[in-house]
Amino acid sequence: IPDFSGTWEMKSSENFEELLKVLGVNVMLRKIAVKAASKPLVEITQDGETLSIKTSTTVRTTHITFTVGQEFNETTVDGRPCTSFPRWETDSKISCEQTLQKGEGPKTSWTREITSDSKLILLERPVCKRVYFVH
Ligand code: TDA
Repeated sequence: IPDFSGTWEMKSSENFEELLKVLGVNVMLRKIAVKAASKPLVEITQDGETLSIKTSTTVRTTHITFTVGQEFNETTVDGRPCTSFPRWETDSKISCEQTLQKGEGPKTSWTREITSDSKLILLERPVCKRVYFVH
């Protein structure tokens, strides 16, 4: 099992604003969100297959705890409640499908992976990729 634990700092981000656009977030909120999301602090603790991920920004802080293989509730990037199902996609990558609890919207999911050179890669599907290094 890979070790996701640590305090992580974002080093690069691709298409975060595109993602918000796809999700229907208006331009004013997008600008605020892009700025806030450029300096997130990600703190992960892990106990076996149970992960706790706290993501802090100036405008929103989220805290999720889940066990791989078990459904949990979270929110999509644009803040809509969803049911999530995390599973191992590879030895080092968790893939998590999201289903909106209400209404319609683009299909979203995320993956989180630890690379062999100890980076954390977050894909926010359909379009966003973010890379973090240990702080
Ligand atoms: O894990 O690095 C990550 C993602 C951080 C996301 C930060 C979100 C900032 C606020 C988004 C507000 C969306 C507007 C509706």
